[in-house]
Amino acid sequence: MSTNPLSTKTGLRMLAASIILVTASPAFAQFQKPEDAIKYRQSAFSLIGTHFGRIGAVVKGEVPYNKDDVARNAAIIATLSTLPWQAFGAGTEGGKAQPAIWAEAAKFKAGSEKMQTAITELNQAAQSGNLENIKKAFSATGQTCKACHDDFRKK
Ligand code: ASC
Repeated sequence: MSTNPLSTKTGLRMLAASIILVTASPAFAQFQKPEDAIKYRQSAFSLIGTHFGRIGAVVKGEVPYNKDDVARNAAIIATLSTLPWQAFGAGTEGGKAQPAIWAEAAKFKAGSEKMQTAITELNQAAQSGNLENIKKAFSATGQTCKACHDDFRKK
């Protein structure tokens, strides 16, 4: 007979439950409400769209090419592209997010990684200042944006 008022089995269950709580807690710590996560990811995507559009204007010939400006915009996008994904945690369905994001999580993750890889290449082209490479990388990046929007964003 144990002198502990809790049985070993109960103690182990409580330990397991507390481990689950601790490992699950970062999402709750970062975003107190689902609306906060939705606002965060929409804000990140909005900024990505703004800075991507500034490069797009150069690629389309609407704005003259300036190496430093494009390099700055690409570097900003490279940082921003790492941000939205943490805000798609369990229980944050809503906004323009399709349920498929959670139902097909591996596919969504693969799409997010393709996008980040394409942006890394766009940033490399932008830092090196080769406009032809920037144009190619811009187009490839835009396709990764579109692929995810087609599958995972509400119309
Ligand atoms: C943009 C933008 C997108 C993508 C997508 C590419 O400039 O805001 O969402 O490119 O349209 O097809």
